[in-house]
Amino acid sequence: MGDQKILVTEPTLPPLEDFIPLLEDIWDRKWLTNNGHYHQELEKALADYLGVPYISLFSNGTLALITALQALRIQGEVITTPYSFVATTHSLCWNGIQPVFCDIDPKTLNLDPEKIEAAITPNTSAIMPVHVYGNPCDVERIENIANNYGLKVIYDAAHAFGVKYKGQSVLNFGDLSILSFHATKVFNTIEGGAIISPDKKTKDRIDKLKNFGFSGETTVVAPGINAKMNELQSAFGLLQLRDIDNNIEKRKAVVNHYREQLKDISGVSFMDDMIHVDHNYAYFPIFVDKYLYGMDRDDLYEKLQEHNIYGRRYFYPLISSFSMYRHLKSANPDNLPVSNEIAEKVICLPLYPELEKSVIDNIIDIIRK
Ligand code: T4K
Repeated sequence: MGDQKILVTEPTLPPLEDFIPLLEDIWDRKWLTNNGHYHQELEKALADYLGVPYISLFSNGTLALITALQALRIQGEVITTPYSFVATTHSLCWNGIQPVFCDIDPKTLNLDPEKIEAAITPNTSAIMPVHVYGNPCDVERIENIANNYGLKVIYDAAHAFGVKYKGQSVLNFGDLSILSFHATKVFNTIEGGAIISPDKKTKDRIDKLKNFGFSGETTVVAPGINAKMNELQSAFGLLQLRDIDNNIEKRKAVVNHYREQLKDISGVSFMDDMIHVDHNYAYFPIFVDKYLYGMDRDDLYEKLQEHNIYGRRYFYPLISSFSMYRHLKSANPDNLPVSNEIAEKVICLPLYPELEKSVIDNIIDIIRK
């Protein structure tokens, strides 16, 4: 494979020549941020593409999560998954909310609905599940539990851009969903994110919260934050949208090639497509069984690096094992056996639209040996 490093992902970029005229237009308009022309255009285009009622753009997914919790005035305890990127739980902390970790389902790697009810206390106000790797949570059972106990549901859908469940956007479930448009995501605006709202009133509140709480020129209605997306990134996002379907198709081909080649390697497993789901092929995690494979996950991870293949152990360590969370009662590994097991086995292999077949074949060869 030579000296070229193959990373877990490679950001998709629009053709530079297509960006220049948009930059010239922004230079002419002299309007750089604060709900500008391209910001409004991207919100419309995304709501249309995703099939969602209302969308508010953000400067990143983490601020979208923090603001979503503010918008619904969530307090007390929130039930969440330890098997995610650390921003999920951090967003609770930034709101003074106590995270309560609940274990994951061994098949979907999302919050296990069987275990949610046992984690509910009189202080529970919401559930924050994550559609990990873009695979939908059990949205129907989570909705039932939330309705029975009067809880809100905020989906961390950072990985779930464009994912559909039973023909409709998975972002339409729960009270709010957030997206990340970070450079490493299926759809990126360099940095960026969004909140999906079910109605105009909620979107208006969120739009105020991301703009310091301003309602008009002189009135401030809430202690909001600055989480606005600027015009350059919004214009960039419009260009990214042109090629998104094509890029998801290319990702699917990469994933299917991996699956085809890996299926007869003992001790290495992977996730299949789910029924009723249109996937976005955001990540390709494999799981290493050290006894069957004859080598543990970290040894394989290092072996791949020796060949310049830089997969990532998403999500290891678990959020619940970081120093600021491990003192929590719910962070005890006995409470999270599935999460702990999966975190020890996982490697996300390189996956991006332009990943060449010959490179995938080389990666498989290294794993096979
Ligand atoms: N919720 C969930 C479930 C999330 O996964 C995330 C973010 C969030 C919330 C928060 O959303 P944001 O606030 O980020 O919008 C990366 C991303 O930075 C992060 O967005 C993402 N999840 C997480 C899963 O992955 P790191 O710490 O792994 O990033 P880093 O810099 O190590 O890059 C990852 C790989 O991508 C490396 O191999 C390098 C490569 N890369 C990266 C960048 C930035 C490139 O090739 N080009 C680039 O421009 O977190």
